[in-house]
Amino acid sequence: MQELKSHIQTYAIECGFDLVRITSAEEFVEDRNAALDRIAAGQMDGLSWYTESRVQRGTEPQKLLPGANSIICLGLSYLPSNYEDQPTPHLGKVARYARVRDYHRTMKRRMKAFVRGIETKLGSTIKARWYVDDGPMLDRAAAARSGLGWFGKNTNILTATHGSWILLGQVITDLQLEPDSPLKKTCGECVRCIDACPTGAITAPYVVDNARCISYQTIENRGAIPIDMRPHIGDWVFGCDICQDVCPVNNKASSPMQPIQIANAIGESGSLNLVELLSLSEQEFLSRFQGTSIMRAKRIGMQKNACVALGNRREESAVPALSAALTSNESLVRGHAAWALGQIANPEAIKALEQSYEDETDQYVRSELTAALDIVARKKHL
Ligand code: B12
Ligand code: SF4
Ligand code: SF4
Repeated sequence: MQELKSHIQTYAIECGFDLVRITSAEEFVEDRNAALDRIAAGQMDGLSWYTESRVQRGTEPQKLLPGANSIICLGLSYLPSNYEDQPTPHLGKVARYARVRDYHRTMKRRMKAFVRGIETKLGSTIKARWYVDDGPMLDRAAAARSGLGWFGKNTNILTATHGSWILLGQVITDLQLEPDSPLKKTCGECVRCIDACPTGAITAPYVVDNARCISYQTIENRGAIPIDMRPHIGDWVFGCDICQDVCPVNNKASSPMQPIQIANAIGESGSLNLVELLSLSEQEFLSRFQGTSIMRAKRIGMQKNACVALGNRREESAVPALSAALTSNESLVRGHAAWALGQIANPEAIKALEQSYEDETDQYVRSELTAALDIVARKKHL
């Protein structure tokens, strides 16, 4: 058993993972209760697929793989070699994990090769199922119990070698492997992430309120971004790294051994030209972002986000593009463009808002236009 475990540990690294630990296939009782509490408190609101039954299934490995004995927890760093973010004037920011090509595909490909390699070594097939992010398992709960890392107060798994810049996956298997122990590390007195979160999404240590998180608003929210949240989103257009950027554990994080390829459409600095983003047709969007995590937000989502970021930047040079967005076929894009023009509020922006108010028939967009024109009126009286 020990020989097989050492082989697995070495082989996981060869297959392109940076971290590997093992936990048992026992139920995740405490994590299940924490997740169910989170749902009951409304802190997972907005994620309609994140249901109680999903949590139940995901915390009982036996339900996912009858006969499961062990869970091999894997971590892959996505820290770019150029760790320092460059200042990005006139551009919107993409969170680090999304600057590489879609990690689900890369990790699943590596996991498949990993499992096949174990079978070759054993000379027989094994029962195995593997998950990366999109499965029902609580990826962080498995990682914490295996000692791959420990829970930070921002709810991310922190690791001693790669900080929190790691993506998590698991192979559930019938192999009997000796489990590793959880780590004894904690955040101690530190609360930097809680203080730095611009939206107050970390409502208590180890608790993130989904709907207040910029990551949710810029990636998952299919409706309008709440108006009160928009100013706090700054220039993030996909995800948010603030609670990780401030984390001292990330100061000495190592880069990956076998990095996931950088997505050319985004680049290592994670800067997207917002005006260009606004003008993309569906076809242009697909051909540019296919194979990247950006696809998750869809074109409409990214154009909404681009409006919010441009509004926050008060970028007058973007007024023609935002005015053109007032004629988009998508009401959500028109609505967010109206908000952005209200933030900029120069004569050209006001003219576009007034014109649109005369022509617009959609009730939601009219409410955004009214709110934007109210802001303009208030600014005039200051
Ligand atoms: C839903 C989801 C989101 C939602 C909700 C976030 C959230 N906090 O749950 C949104 C869209 C906001 C999101 C954002 C992000 N996500 Co996300 N997300 C998920 C997903 C699909 C499920 C997470 C989940 O089950 N949440 C439910 C809650 C209950 O779980 P939890 O927050 O981890 O809470 C645990 C702790 O609070 C702990 N706990 C409770 N009390 C206490 C007390 C103590 C003392 C301790 C120690 C622990 C503890 O118990 C809870 C259950 O285990 C996972 C993939 C997966 N299948 O697991 C990825 C995942 C968590 N996300 C990931 C990433 C990378 C991100 C972002 C960094 C992306 C970005 N840059 O924008 C942000 C980080 C935001 C943040 N601070 O959490 C990674 C995290 C990797 C890591 N190192 O931890 C995951 C694991 C995907 C992956 N496979 O790599 N995400
Ligand atoms: S990802 Fe951003 S918004 Fe979400 S908890 Fe962290 S700092 Fe707050
Ligand atoms: S910033 Fe501090 S409190 Fe937050 S996760 Fe990092 S060490 Fe923990």
